[in-house]
Amino acid sequence: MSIKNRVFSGIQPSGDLHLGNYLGAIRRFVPLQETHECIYCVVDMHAITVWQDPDELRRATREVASAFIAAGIDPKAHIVFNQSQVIQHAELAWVFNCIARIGWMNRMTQFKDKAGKNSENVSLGLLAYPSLMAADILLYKASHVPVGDDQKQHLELTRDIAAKFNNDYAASIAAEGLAEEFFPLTEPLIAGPATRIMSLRDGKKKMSKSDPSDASRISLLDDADAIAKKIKRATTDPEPLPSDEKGLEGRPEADNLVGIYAALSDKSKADVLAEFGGAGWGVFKPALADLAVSVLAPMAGEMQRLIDDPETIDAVLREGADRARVLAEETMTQVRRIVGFIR
Ligand code: AQP
Repeated sequence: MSIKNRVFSGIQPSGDLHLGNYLGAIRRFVPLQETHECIYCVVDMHAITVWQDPDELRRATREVASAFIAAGIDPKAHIVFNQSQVIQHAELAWVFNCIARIGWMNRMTQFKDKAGKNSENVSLGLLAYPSLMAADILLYKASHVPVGDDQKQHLELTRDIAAKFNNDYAASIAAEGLAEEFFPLTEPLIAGPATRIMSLRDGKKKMSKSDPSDASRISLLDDADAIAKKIKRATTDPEPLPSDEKGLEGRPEADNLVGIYAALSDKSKADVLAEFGGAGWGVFKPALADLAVSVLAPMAGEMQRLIDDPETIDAVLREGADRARVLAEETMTQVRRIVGFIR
Protein backbone atom coordinates (compact mmCIF):
# COMPACT_ATOMS: atom_id res chain seq x y z
CA MET A 1 0.00 0.00 0.00
CA SER A 2 1.37 3.39 -0.91
CA ILE A 3 1.90 6.09 1.66
CA LYS A 4 -0.71 8.50 0.35
CA ASN A 5 0.82 11.63 -1.14
CA ARG A 6 4.44 10.63 -0.67
CA VAL A 7 6.77 11.68 -3.48
CA PHE A 8 10.22 10.23 -4.17
CA SER A 9 12.60 11.31 -6.91
CA GLY A 10 16.33 11.22 -7.53
CA ILE A 11 19.01 12.85 -9.65
CA GLN A 12 22.37 11.29 -10.48
CA PRO A 13 25.53 13.22 -9.63
CA SER A 14 27.03 12.06 -12.91
CA GLY A 15 28.16 15.41 -14.35
CA ASP A 16 27.05 19.02 -14.59
CA LEU A 17 23.32 19.51 -14.02
CA HIS A 18 21.60 20.94 -17.08
CA LEU A 19 18.43 22.67 -18.17
CA GLY A 20 16.74 19.31 -18.91
CA ASN A 21 17.30 18.13 -15.32
CA TYR A 22 15.92 21.45 -14.10
CA LEU A 23 12.81 21.73 -16.28
CA GLY A 24 12.05 18.00 -16.46
CA ALA A 25 12.61 17.29 -12.77
CA ILE A 26 14.00 19.72 -10.17
CA ARG A 27 11.67 22.63 -10.91
CA ARG A 28 8.68 20.33 -10.72
CA PHE A 29 9.80 19.00 -7.33
CA VAL A 30 9.22 22.40 -5.72
CA PRO A 31 5.39 22.85 -5.81
CA LEU A 32 4.87 19.21 -4.74
CA GLN A 33 6.12 20.26 -1.30
CA GLU A 34 2.76 22.00 -0.75
CA THR A 35 0.71 18.87 -1.29
CA HIS A 36 3.02 15.90 -0.61
CA GLU A 37 5.58 14.58 1.82
CA CYS A 38 8.69 14.75 -0.40
CA ILE A 39 11.89 12.70 -0.42
CA TYR A 40 14.53 14.00 -2.86
CA CYS A 41 17.67 11.97 -3.27
CA VAL A 42 21.10 12.45 -4.85
CA VAL A 43 21.48 8.97 -6.31
CA ASP A 44 25.24 8.52 -6.08
CA MET A 45 25.04 4.70 -6.23
CA HIS A 46 23.32 5.03 -9.61
CA ALA A 47 26.05 7.39 -10.80
CA ILE A 48 28.82 4.78 -10.37
CA THR A 49 27.12 2.41 -12.83
CA VAL A 50 29.43 4.28 -15.22
CA TRP A 51 32.94 5.30 -14.08
CA GLN A 52 33.07 8.40 -11.85
CA ASP A 53 36.24 9.98 -10.56
CA PRO A 54 35.81 9.96 -6.72
CA ASP A 55 36.59 13.69 -6.24
CA GLU A 56 34.30 14.55 -9.12
CA LEU A 57 31.53 12.38 -7.61
CA ARG A 58 31.81 14.25 -4.30
CA ARG A 59 31.71 17.60 -6.12
CA ALA A 60 28.71 16.60 -8.23
CA THR A 61 26.85 15.18 -5.19
CA ARG A 62 27.14 18.54 -3.44
CA GLU A 63 26.15 20.32 -6.67
CA VAL A 64 22.91 18.33 -6.97
CA ALA A 65 22.07 18.91 -3.29
CA SER A 66 22.74 22.63 -3.72
CA ALA A 67 20.49 22.72 -6.81
CA PHE A 68 17.64 21.14 -4.83
CA ILE A 69 17.93 23.80 -2.13
CA ALA A 70 18.58 26.73 -4.50
CA ALA A 71 15.49 25.74 -6.52
CA GLY A 72 13.36 26.07 -3.37
CA ILE A 73 13.28 22.63 -1.74
CA ASP A 74 13.14 22.94 2.04
CA PRO A 75 15.34 20.19 3.57
CA LYS A 76 13.87 20.79 7.03
CA ALA A 77 10.23 20.32 6.03
CA HIS A 78 11.07 17.49 3.58
CA ILE A 79 13.96 15.03 3.14
CA VAL A 80 17.10 15.65 1.06
CA PHE A 81 19.92 13.08 1.23
CA ASN A 82 22.37 11.04 -0.80
CA GLN A 83 21.50 7.43 -1.51
CA SER A 84 24.72 5.73 -0.36
CA GLN A 85 24.14 6.91 3.24
CA VAL A 86 21.02 4.76 3.50
CA ILE A 87 22.31 1.26 2.87
CA GLN A 88 18.79 -0.22 2.79
CA HIS A 89 18.64 0.98 -0.87
CA ALA A 90 21.34 -1.54 -1.78
CA GLU A 91 19.76 -4.25 0.38
CA LEU A 92 16.33 -3.95 -1.23
CA ALA A 93 17.91 -3.66 -4.70
CA TRP A 94 19.49 -7.09 -4.14
CA VAL A 95 16.10 -8.62 -3.29
CA PHE A 96 14.69 -6.98 -6.44
CA ASN A 97 17.60 -8.33 -8.53
CA CYS A 98 16.25 -11.72 -7.57
CA ILE A 99 12.66 -10.75 -8.50
CA ALA A 100 13.28 -8.97 -11.82
CA ARG A 101 14.09 -11.01 -14.93
CA ILE A 102 17.16 -10.43 -17.09
CA GLY A 103 14.89 -10.15 -20.15
CA TRP A 104 13.12 -7.15 -18.53
CA MET A 105 16.46 -5.39 -18.03
CA ASN A 106 17.68 -6.15 -21.55
CA ARG A 107 14.62 -4.40 -22.97
CA MET A 108 15.34 -1.05 -21.27
CA THR A 109 16.05 1.60 -23.89
CA GLN A 110 18.29 3.58 -21.53
CA PHE A 111 20.50 0.49 -21.10
CA LYS A 112 20.58 -0.05 -24.84
CA ASP A 113 21.44 3.62 -25.46
CA LYS A 114 24.17 3.75 -22.83
CA ALA A 115 25.66 0.33 -23.59
CA GLY A 116 25.51 0.86 -27.36
CA LYS A 117 27.42 -1.82 -29.22
CA ASN A 118 29.48 -2.48 -26.11
CA SER A 119 26.86 -4.32 -24.03
CA GLU A 120 29.21 -7.18 -23.02
CA ASN A 121 31.69 -4.72 -21.60
CA VAL A 122 29.57 -2.31 -19.52
CA SER A 123 29.13 -2.76 -15.76
CA LEU A 124 26.63 -5.27 -14.40
CA GLY A 125 25.33 -2.32 -12.36
CA LEU A 126 24.25 -0.52 -15.53
CA LEU A 127 22.05 -3.50 -16.47
CA ALA A 128 20.64 -3.74 -12.93
CA TYR A 129 20.09 0.05 -12.66
CA PRO A 130 16.25 -0.19 -12.82
CA SER A 131 16.24 -2.65 -9.90
CA LEU A 132 18.03 -0.09 -7.71
CA MET A 133 15.65 2.60 -8.94
CA ALA A 134 12.67 0.41 -7.96
CA ALA A 135 14.26 -0.03 -4.51
CA ASP A 136 14.69 3.76 -4.13
CA ILE A 137 10.99 4.31 -4.74
CA LEU A 138 9.47 1.29 -3.04
CA LEU A 139 11.58 1.53 0.12
CA TYR A 140 9.46 4.60 0.89
CA LYS A 141 6.26 3.14 -0.64
CA ALA A 142 6.01 6.39 -2.62
CA SER A 143 2.69 7.12 -4.29
CA HIS A 144 4.17 9.40 -6.99
CA VAL A 145 7.49 9.97 -8.79
CA PRO A 146 8.03 13.21 -10.75
CA VAL A 147 10.45 12.46 -13.62
CA GLY A 148 11.23 13.43 -17.19
CA ASP A 149 9.81 11.38 -20.04
CA ASP A 150 13.06 9.35 -20.41
CA GLN A 151 12.34 7.61 -17.10
CA LYS A 152 8.84 6.40 -18.02
CA GLN A 153 9.98 2.89 -18.96
CA HIS A 154 11.90 2.50 -15.67
CA LEU A 155 8.77 3.51 -13.76
CA GLU A 156 6.77 0.84 -15.58
CA LEU A 157 9.42 -1.70 -14.58
CA THR A 158 9.18 -0.52 -10.98
CA ARG A 159 5.47 -1.37 -11.09
CA ASP A 160 6.25 -4.79 -12.60
CA ILE A 161 8.76 -5.53 -9.83
CA ALA A 162 6.27 -4.43 -7.13
CA ALA A 163 3.52 -6.59 -8.63
CA LYS A 164 5.78 -9.67 -8.95
CA PHE A 165 7.06 -9.29 -5.38
CA ASN A 166 3.48 -8.94 -4.06
CA ASN A 167 2.46 -12.01 -6.06
CA ASP A 168 5.49 -14.26 -5.40
CA TYR A 169 5.35 -13.58 -1.66
CA ALA A 170 1.54 -13.31 -1.33
CA ALA A 171 1.29 -16.15 1.23
CA SER A 172 4.13 -14.78 3.34
CA ILE A 173 2.72 -11.23 3.18
CA ALA A 174 -0.64 -12.57 4.39
CA ALA A 175 1.02 -14.64 7.13
CA GLU A 176 2.72 -11.45 8.40
CA GLY A 177 -0.73 -9.81 8.54
CA LEU A 178 0.32 -7.15 6.01
CA ALA A 179 -1.75 -5.60 3.23
CA GLU A 180 -2.02 -7.71 0.07
CA GLU A 181 -0.58 -4.85 -2.02
CA PHE A 182 2.58 -4.70 0.10
CA PHE A 183 4.46 -2.62 -2.45
CA PRO A 184 2.35 0.03 -4.22
CA LEU A 185 2.03 0.44 -7.95
CA THR A 186 3.62 3.88 -7.94
CA GLU A 187 2.41 6.48 -10.44
CA PRO A 188 4.80 8.58 -12.53
CA LEU A 189 4.19 12.34 -12.73
CA ILE A 190 5.26 13.35 -16.22
CA ALA A 191 3.63 16.55 -17.45
CA GLY A 192 4.14 19.97 -19.00
CA PRO A 193 5.95 21.28 -22.09
CA ALA A 194 9.45 20.25 -20.93
CA THR A 195 9.30 16.53 -20.21
CA ARG A 196 12.08 15.91 -22.76
CA ILE A 197 14.50 18.74 -23.50
CA MET A 198 16.68 17.93 -26.49
CA SER A 199 20.37 18.61 -27.18
CA LEU A 200 21.16 22.07 -28.59
CA ARG A 201 23.33 20.37 -31.23
CA ASP A 202 20.88 17.67 -32.34
CA GLY A 203 17.11 17.96 -31.91
CA LYS A 204 16.71 14.17 -32.00
CA LYS A 205 19.01 13.51 -29.00
CA LYS A 206 18.08 14.15 -25.37
CA MET A 207 20.02 16.87 -23.52
CA SER A 208 22.26 14.86 -21.24
CA LYS A 209 25.03 15.24 -18.63
CA SER A 210 27.07 12.56 -20.34
CA ASP A 211 26.99 14.11 -23.85
CA PRO A 212 30.68 14.78 -24.66
CA SER A 213 29.77 18.15 -26.22
CA ASP A 214 29.41 20.93 -23.64
CA ALA A 215 27.69 23.00 -26.34
CA SER A 216 24.83 20.45 -26.38
CA ARG A 217 23.51 21.56 -22.99
CA ILE A 218 22.93 24.63 -20.84
CA SER A 219 24.48 23.83 -17.48
CA LEU A 220 22.83 25.27 -14.39
CA LEU A 221 26.10 26.95 -13.40
CA ASP A 222 26.75 28.51 -16.86
CA ASP A 223 27.13 32.30 -16.71
CA ALA A 224 25.03 34.68 -18.83
CA ASP A 225 27.67 34.86 -21.53
CA ALA A 226 27.93 31.06 -21.90
CA ILE A 227 24.13 30.70 -22.00
CA ALA A 228 23.81 33.37 -24.73
CA LYS A 229 26.63 31.80 -26.80
CA LYS A 230 25.20 28.28 -26.58
CA ILE A 231 21.71 29.43 -27.60
CA LYS A 232 23.13 31.56 -30.43
CA ARG A 233 25.03 28.53 -31.76
CA ALA A 234 22.15 26.06 -31.25
CA THR A 235 21.41 24.09 -34.39
CA THR A 236 18.27 25.32 -36.21
CA ASP A 237 16.76 25.13 -39.67
CA PRO A 238 16.69 28.31 -41.81
CA GLU A 239 12.88 28.83 -41.68
CA PRO A 240 11.22 31.49 -39.50
CA LEU A 241 9.07 30.35 -36.56
CA PRO A 242 5.61 29.08 -37.48
CA SER A 243 2.45 30.65 -36.07
CA ASP A 244 1.00 27.44 -34.67
CA GLU A 245 2.16 24.13 -33.19
CA LYS A 246 1.37 22.16 -36.33
CA GLY A 247 4.12 24.13 -38.04
CA LEU A 248 6.68 22.64 -35.62
CA GLU A 249 6.10 19.13 -36.98
CA GLY A 250 9.25 17.75 -38.62
CA ARG A 251 11.29 20.61 -37.11
CA PRO A 252 12.77 19.03 -33.94
CA GLU A 253 15.26 21.84 -33.20
CA ALA A 254 12.61 24.56 -33.55
CA ASP A 255 10.19 22.51 -31.47
CA ASN A 256 12.83 22.11 -28.75
CA LEU A 257 13.70 25.82 -28.49
CA VAL A 258 10.04 26.83 -28.46
CA GLY A 259 9.39 24.18 -25.77
CA ILE A 260 12.25 25.55 -23.65
CA TYR A 261 10.88 29.09 -24.01
CA ALA A 262 7.39 27.88 -23.07
CA ALA A 263 8.62 26.01 -19.99
CA LEU A 264 10.83 28.86 -18.77
CA SER A 265 8.03 31.41 -19.16
CA ASP A 266 5.22 29.15 -17.86
CA LYS A 267 3.35 29.54 -21.14
CA SER A 268 2.08 27.03 -23.68
CA LYS A 269 3.92 26.51 -26.97
CA ALA A 270 0.83 27.96 -28.70
CA ASP A 271 1.20 31.20 -26.70
CA VAL A 272 4.90 31.44 -27.56
CA LEU A 273 4.15 30.96 -31.25
CA ALA A 274 1.33 33.52 -31.11
CA GLU A 275 3.99 35.99 -29.94
CA PHE A 276 6.92 34.94 -32.17
CA GLY A 277 5.23 33.38 -35.24
CA GLY A 278 6.95 34.70 -38.39
CA ALA A 279 10.03 35.90 -36.47
CA GLY A 280 13.49 34.67 -37.51
CA TRP A 281 16.10 33.08 -35.23
CA GLY A 282 17.92 36.43 -34.98
CA VAL A 283 14.92 37.68 -32.98
CA PHE A 284 13.91 34.52 -31.12
CA LYS A 285 17.32 33.30 -29.92
CA PRO A 286 18.30 36.54 -28.08
CA ALA A 287 14.82 36.62 -26.46
CA LEU A 288 15.28 33.01 -25.35
CA ALA A 289 18.79 33.74 -24.03
CA ASP A 290 17.50 36.72 -21.98
CA LEU A 291 14.69 34.61 -20.56
CA ALA A 292 17.02 31.70 -19.70
CA VAL A 293 19.46 34.04 -17.94
CA SER A 294 16.66 35.73 -15.98
CA VAL A 295 15.45 32.35 -14.67
CA LEU A 296 18.78 30.58 -14.17
CA ALA A 297 21.13 33.35 -12.94
CA PRO A 298 19.54 33.81 -9.47
CA MET A 299 19.53 30.05 -8.95
CA ALA A 300 23.14 29.69 -10.11
CA GLY A 301 24.17 32.40 -7.62
CA GLU A 302 22.50 30.58 -4.75
CA MET A 303 23.90 27.21 -5.87
CA GLN A 304 27.42 28.64 -5.94
CA ARG A 305 27.01 30.12 -2.45
CA LEU A 306 25.99 26.67 -1.15
CA ILE A 307 28.72 24.82 -3.06
CA ASP A 308 31.28 27.16 -1.46
CA ASP A 309 30.09 25.96 1.97
CA PRO A 310 30.45 22.15 1.74
CA GLU A 311 30.18 21.61 5.52
CA THR A 312 26.64 22.98 5.49
CA ILE A 313 25.62 20.87 2.49
CA ASP A 314 27.15 17.73 4.05
CA ALA A 315 25.26 18.41 7.29
CA VAL A 316 21.98 18.73 5.35
CA LEU A 317 22.65 15.40 3.60
CA ARG A 318 23.56 13.64 6.87
CA GLU A 319 20.47 14.93 8.64
CA GLY A 320 18.25 13.94 5.69
CA ALA A 321 19.84 10.47 5.59
CA ASP A 322 19.15 9.99 9.32
CA ARG A 323 15.46 10.69 8.71
CA ALA A 324 15.27 8.61 5.52
CA ARG A 325 16.93 5.65 7.25
CA VAL A 326 14.14 5.41 9.81
CA LEU A 327 11.51 5.08 7.05
CA ALA A 328 13.70 2.73 4.99
CA GLU A 329 14.37 0.42 7.94
CA GLU A 330 10.65 0.12 8.63
CA THR A 331 10.10 -1.32 5.14
CA MET A 332 13.24 -3.49 5.21
CA THR A 333 12.28 -5.04 8.56
CA GLN A 334 9.05 -6.21 6.92
CA VAL A 335 10.78 -7.31 3.71
CA ARG A 336 13.33 -9.44 5.60
CA ARG A 337 10.50 -11.23 7.41
CA ILE A 338 8.46 -11.69 4.20
CA VAL A 339 11.42 -13.15 2.32
CA GLY A 340 12.43 -15.47 5.19
CA PHE A 341 15.70 -13.96 6.35
CA ILE A 342 16.44 -14.72 10.02
CA ARG A 343 17.73 -11.85 12.16
N1 AQP B 1 16.74 16.12 -21.42
C1 AQP B 1 15.90 16.00 -20.41
N2 AQP B 1 14.67 16.58 -20.47
C2 AQP B 1 13.80 16.48 -19.41
N3 AQP B 1 14.09 15.80 -18.28
C3 AQP B 1 15.31 15.22 -18.19
N4 AQP B 1 15.91 14.50 -17.23
C4 AQP B 1 17.15 14.13 -17.63
N5 AQP B 1 17.39 14.61 -18.85
C5 AQP B 1 16.27 15.29 -19.24
C6 AQP B 1 15.29 14.19 -15.95
O1 AQP B 1 16.18 14.58 -14.93
C7 AQP B 1 16.04 13.67 -13.83
C8 AQP B 1 17.39 13.21 -13.40
O2 AQP B 1 17.98 12.41 -14.37
P1 AQP B 1 19.16 11.47 -13.93
O3 AQP B 1 20.23 12.29 -13.32
O4 AQP B 1 18.67 10.39 -13.07
O5 AQP B 1 19.68 10.77 -15.20
P2 AQP B 1 19.28 10.81 -16.69
O6 AQP B 1 17.81 10.78 -16.89
O7 AQP B 1 20.04 9.72 -17.36
O8 AQP B 1 19.82 12.26 -17.04
P3 AQP B 1 21.07 12.75 -17.81
O9 AQP B 1 21.20 14.19 -17.49
O10 AQP B 1 20.97 12.37 -19.22
O11 AQP B 1 22.30 12.02 -17.13
P4 AQP B 1 23.31 10.95 -17.70
O12 AQP B 1 23.91 11.56 -18.92
O13 AQP B 1 24.30 10.75 -16.59
O14 AQP B 1 22.54 9.72 -18.01
C9 AQP B 1 15.12 12.55 -14.28
O15 AQP B 1 13.82 12.80 -13.77
C10 AQP B 1 15.13 12.68 -15.77
O16 AQP B 1 13.92 12.22 -16.34
